[in-house]
Amino acid sequence: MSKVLEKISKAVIQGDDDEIAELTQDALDEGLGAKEILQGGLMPGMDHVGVEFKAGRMFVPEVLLSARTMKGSMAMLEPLLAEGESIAVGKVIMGTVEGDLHDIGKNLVAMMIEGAGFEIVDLGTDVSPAAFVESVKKEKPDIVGMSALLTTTMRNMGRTIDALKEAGLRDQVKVMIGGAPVTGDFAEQIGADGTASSAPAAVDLAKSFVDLV
Ligand code: B12
Repeated sequence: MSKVLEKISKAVIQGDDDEIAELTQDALDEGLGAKEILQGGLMPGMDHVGVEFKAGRMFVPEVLLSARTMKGSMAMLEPLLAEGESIAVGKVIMGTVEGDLHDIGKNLVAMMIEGAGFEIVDLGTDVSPAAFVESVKKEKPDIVGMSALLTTTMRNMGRTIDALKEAGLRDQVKVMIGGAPVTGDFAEQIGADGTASSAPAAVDLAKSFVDLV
């Protein structure tokens, strides 16, 4: 790995969002492309963060700092791309389902998935099946992520999948679901493609959907 990519990786791991702009500029000055910087510096750093978080050696505030550092670099790289080109490894729309206002877990998952190089469209909370369908039509994501924390709103995940089917869009996206009451059995029952109970596991699941692992 080139020295500057190594430094970028380290800045992501340390959540050093002061230094990341300068390092990204150094890498560009050395002639490295946006994709090289993403794949050779930012993503290896974020992968390391995921491993450390899973092992209990890093905690949520540090992970959020790392994600913010990564975002800072990506904001500099995006405008350099040709029109229509993207450095994102995939696009994910995320929302908490209808009737449900819990968003702490969803936001955490969204930030970590974004930190892993995905583009995130966050629909917020209390998102109706129709709003998910509209967003899939407009954004053409690879993945739809739904969160629910209430046993009463969990069924709206199934209703959203049914609405995607009715709109003829179900085969165009992978659907992942999560939230404290969600189980693997439930995911299977409603026809989701998978579930994960933590943010790093959600990152692994999203990556598996776009053939990154
Ligand atoms: C904070 C909180 C609130 C806050 C929410 C603030 C916010 N902005 O989110 C407020 C005060 C608003 C609230 C309101 C209510 N709450 Co509340 N709330 C909680 C609490 C204490 C913590 C939830 C949380 O944030 N956890 C931390 C995050 C990080 O964990 P997480 O959400 O599970 O997310 C992780 C995973 O599940 C997963 N994940 C999450 N989403 C996704 C999505 C995908 C795609 C994937 C792959 C993974 C994934 O990854 C995340 C990261 O690790 C829980 C109790 C608990 N311990 O869970 C009750 C709890 C969920 N609430 C409960 C209830 C009953 C309510 C109310 C109905 C209370 C009332 N009578 O008004 C209202 C409902 C409001 C509504 N319409 O939604 C009950 C639900 C009971 C049930 N079985 O249905 C709980 C379990 C409390 C209890 N023991 O009774 N609540």
